[in-house]
Amino acid sequence: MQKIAILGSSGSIGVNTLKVVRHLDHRFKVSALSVYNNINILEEQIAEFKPEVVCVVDKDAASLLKSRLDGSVRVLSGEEGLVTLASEVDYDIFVGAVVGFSGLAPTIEAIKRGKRIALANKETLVVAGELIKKLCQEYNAEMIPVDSEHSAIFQCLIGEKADEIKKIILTASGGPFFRFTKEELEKVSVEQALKHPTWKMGAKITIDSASLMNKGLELIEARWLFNLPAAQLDVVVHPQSIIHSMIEFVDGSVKAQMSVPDMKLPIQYAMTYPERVEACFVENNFPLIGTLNFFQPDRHKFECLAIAYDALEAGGTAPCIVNAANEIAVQKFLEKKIGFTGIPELIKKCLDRIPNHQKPDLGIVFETDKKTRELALSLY
Ligand code: MN3
Repeated sequence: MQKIAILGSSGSIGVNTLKVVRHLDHRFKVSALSVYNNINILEEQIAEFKPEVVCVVDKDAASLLKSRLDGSVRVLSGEEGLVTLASEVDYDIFVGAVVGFSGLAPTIEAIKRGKRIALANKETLVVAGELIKKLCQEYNAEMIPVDSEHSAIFQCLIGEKADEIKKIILTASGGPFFRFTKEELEKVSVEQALKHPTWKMGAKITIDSASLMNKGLELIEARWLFNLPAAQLDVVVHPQSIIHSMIEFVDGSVKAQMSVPDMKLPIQYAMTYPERVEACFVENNFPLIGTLNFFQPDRHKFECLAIAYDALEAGGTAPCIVNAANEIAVQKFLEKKIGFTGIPELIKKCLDRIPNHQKPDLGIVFETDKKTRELALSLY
């Protein structure tokens, strides 16, 4: 039996991970779960999966949960609770599925224990990719991507040599505004932006998908996961989300990984790798799918993609600044304080004012994140 710790168990990745555990309950057992504040979902998950430890980041919600339980489960709280969970609980696989920068500190603890990291929290690699990769080597921790695009690349790389890759092509659904003009983009509402055409996900990543910032962050994630420079990383819009990404090799041959979109596939693969295990999550009916389309993404219209790409090329703490500014900008957009095109504007202002450290240590990464958030909150 392998033990699983899931950080972010009420989100879409967390819930899907538990569906995989339910399907493979003869091989996996849940030892720890965490949520931000959704204790109702957590309480149901505790009853079904019987973890030893849970963490509720919101402290009031944590106390309320404690008063509802009989004391057989240890309840941690706060961001520091996530770190305690990662560093103390017994687990073999760490599923990092919290949203945003807060995934970084607990993931570092799991790496230091040499665990398998099933990484869904792309921000960890976006803000500190070089440092995280070094830590993984130092502590012999295995990082398997859960993000569908990176899982696709990971799968396509099996049996191939890294120096024979010409380029990695990440696919993007294009989001709900792919065909909008720049003027139309300025007027989109929160409700419109929250409707994703192919994937059902949380609010933050759905907005990031609509702005193409998600794809920008994924380029940075790919840079570190696969150790390739910006020049070898490309994006193509593929509205059907059947091809999850592709590798073009030096001889012009292209390998793609495909399936009807379902996050349970990459999650299960990250848990059972190097094995493939039977699943009945999807039915790939190609005549029904019919057509696969590909388009060039418009980096002028979707400025967030250009901003992320530039940050990738600039290196240092530029991706960390972009990530922190974007988290605040998305929050402000969801609160209707700024418009949709206000998101890239706010990020650009932060990039202008926060210095880029070329060789940051973890302390500088945490400080840059904090300073950028303060600045982003103070603007407007
Ligand atoms: Mn993705």
